[in-house]
Amino acid sequence: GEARAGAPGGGAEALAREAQRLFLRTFPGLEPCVAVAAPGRVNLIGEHTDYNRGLVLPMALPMVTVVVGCKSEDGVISLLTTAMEADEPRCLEFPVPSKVNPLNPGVPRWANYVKGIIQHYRARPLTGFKAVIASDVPLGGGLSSSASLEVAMYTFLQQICPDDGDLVAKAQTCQKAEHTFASVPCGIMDQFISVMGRKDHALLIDCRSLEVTPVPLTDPNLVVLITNSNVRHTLSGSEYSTRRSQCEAAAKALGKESLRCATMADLEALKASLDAEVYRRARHVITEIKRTTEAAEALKTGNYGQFGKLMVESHCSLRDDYDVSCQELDELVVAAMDGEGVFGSRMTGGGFGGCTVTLVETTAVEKTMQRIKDRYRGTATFYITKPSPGAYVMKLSGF
Ligand code: GAF
Repeated sequence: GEARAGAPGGGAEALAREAQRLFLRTFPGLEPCVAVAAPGRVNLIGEHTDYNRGLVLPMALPMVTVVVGCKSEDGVISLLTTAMEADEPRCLEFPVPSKVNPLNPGVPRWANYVKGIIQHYRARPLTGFKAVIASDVPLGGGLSSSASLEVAMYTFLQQICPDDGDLVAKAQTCQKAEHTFASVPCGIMDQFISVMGRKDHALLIDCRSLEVTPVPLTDPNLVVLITNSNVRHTLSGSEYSTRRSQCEAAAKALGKESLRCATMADLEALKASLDAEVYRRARHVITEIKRTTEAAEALKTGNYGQFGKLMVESHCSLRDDYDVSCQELDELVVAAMDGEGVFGSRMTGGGFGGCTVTLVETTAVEKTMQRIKDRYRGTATFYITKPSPGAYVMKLSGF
């Protein structure tokens, strides 16, 4: 377990230089004139609420996916990535899609996110282009490596074929790419925060109205510590859609448009007639939305004790009612909480592996990481992070 301080900007610059070098080697004679970056995210609280039109409280990370490249006039899209699974080829070429020749998902898997974005991009006509992709968002680590790739790709296309600049539509298009090309019926959180992220702020996002309330997170005495369990259980994909259907079934049984509109009183009144599992799923969502509202308030007023308590309640609800945690994540949370100066800890993201997020006093971070390292049976990786900006075009100086 190694601690990596997320230095906003620094990581992105280094990645862009690496991508530029690769570009020059792969496409000799061409000049990479566009460079963009889009961040991964960590969700502080509000898990599995986004597709129930509820509230979430994520922040964008200093870790990003960058795309560096240029237009070409040959009608071909040429891609090279350094961010793929070890068993996949890292290069791919295909013609610019047309009405009669659309793109379809397939292999390599990493390219599906890119192809989905190109296929659903909101402006036409697209030209060919050549691009290199690099990322320091841990792949499949529950920190939205896929959303950061989608949003980076979209941001790149905006540079070579401008759209109307509507940021909400941008996030929604990236979500649609994930639905149709990666077969994950995700909510809007990951793509939205990767587009809208704000330096020094977590964002309270209302996934019904898409209204955003930035909450400052700059207290030097407070650290957001991410711990990667470095495990990923394969059921995450299919289980995700099962949860989503169960929530929809619960909303329907309650006669509500979504679980956002339901109260615990509504749910209790119907408990006897509901499937026991569906009841527990709905209970998680309804209580989690309430916790998220309260947590945002606690963060605004600097009540970290209260915020941390809500984080732990969120974890227990995800573990016991929503069944999306796993032994490794539970262990990490227990180890994190068992010491001085720790306000709260919970699994973050979809679950079944990936990361936990811990809110801890700056003076207690070293000890907390050591304790987790000592107790965790696997190998943990740590990231000390700060809320960072959403997707951006990088300055070309140095290119
Ligand atoms: C995944 C999804 F992509 C998000 O939309 C969200 O539902 C999250 O799981 C759980 O909160 O990251």
